[in-house]
Amino acid sequence: MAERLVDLRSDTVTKPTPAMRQAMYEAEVGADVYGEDPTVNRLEEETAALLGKEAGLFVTSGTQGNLVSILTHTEPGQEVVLEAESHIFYYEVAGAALIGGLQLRTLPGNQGAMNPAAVEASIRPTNIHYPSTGLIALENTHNRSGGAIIPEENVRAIAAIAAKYRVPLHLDGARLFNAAVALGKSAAELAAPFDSVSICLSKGLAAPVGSVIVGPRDWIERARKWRKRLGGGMRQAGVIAAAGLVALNTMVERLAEDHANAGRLAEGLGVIPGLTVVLPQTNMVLVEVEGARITGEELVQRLRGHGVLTGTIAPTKVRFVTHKDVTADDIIYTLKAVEKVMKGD
Ligand code: TLP
Repeated sequence: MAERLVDLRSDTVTKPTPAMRQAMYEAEVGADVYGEDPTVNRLEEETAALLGKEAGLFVTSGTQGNLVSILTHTEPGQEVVLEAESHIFYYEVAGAALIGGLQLRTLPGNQGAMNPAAVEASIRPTNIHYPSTGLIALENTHNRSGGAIIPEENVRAIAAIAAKYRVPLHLDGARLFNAAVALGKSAAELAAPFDSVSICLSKGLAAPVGSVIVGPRDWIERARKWRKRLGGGMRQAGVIAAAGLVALNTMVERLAEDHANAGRLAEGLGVIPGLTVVLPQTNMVLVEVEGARITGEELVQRLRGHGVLTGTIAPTKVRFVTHKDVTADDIIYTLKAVEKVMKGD
């Protein structure tokens, strides 16, 4: 038996706080499909206000938030421009293609950021042969780039192109609050260039379930219909929205702690022979084992033997994610475990 269990697979593994459980117990609820759940309504209003948008919609997950947003912005047969390593393209089970009838046009990124000139070149001119460009989507922070923050000037440049060609701009902001805290900016500032934003309550903010999408009021009303069509019309959902409100109101500032832990972890891992580590901007550490005498999967399996849970994102790349259930002591323990594994213990 390992001395302790440190779960660094994802910030989605966080357990709800006692305050969340209490709020869930006490939540005032109603029939949300009728628009009558006061707690859901409050969560939607507060999230929209925090992100500087007119209205919000509580959805079951980040995947559903992105899909509902994409479906609401587009028509079947259109093209969506997005980065090649984006979560929507990589990990959302081709929902946009299957359910939306959309073609996804991926562009290479630099730490998740697409080149604005390439985005402009990808916009389809009118031509009998071409689909029309229905949406541009960005992701901030960028998961597969290790929680990288998309530079604000890059977002502004792409937003200007989107406006020039009248193409809507969506943000997968599953971890937008991580970016906001790391930059010392408000989430509203970072959300301002986008027509719609999806944020997750169930990642670093530690709520058990749920995401919220925000945008213009009429757009949200159309999104509500898509959510219903996808089976996401919930009933007394105030029980889970209550935890989301606690997440939004009490769990944002503490993300700085996760960033500090990720920084300490990266520094420690960086001096272990055989590992290449990029210093993280937020709460994810990507470790490259290429050239070491171990594959990513072997590292993951051996760490598991020490009670440290991680995951690979490529054959030679292991991801460590910090979150509120990982302490500074857990980081020290993890570093010792990695050292042992890399020495062959
Ligand atoms: N990411 C999960 C896995 O799906 C990979 C993780 O462990 O990181 N956008 C981004 C940027 C995400 O990282 C995720 C989840 C989602 C959307 C989807 O959210 P859920 O899991 O709530 O559907």
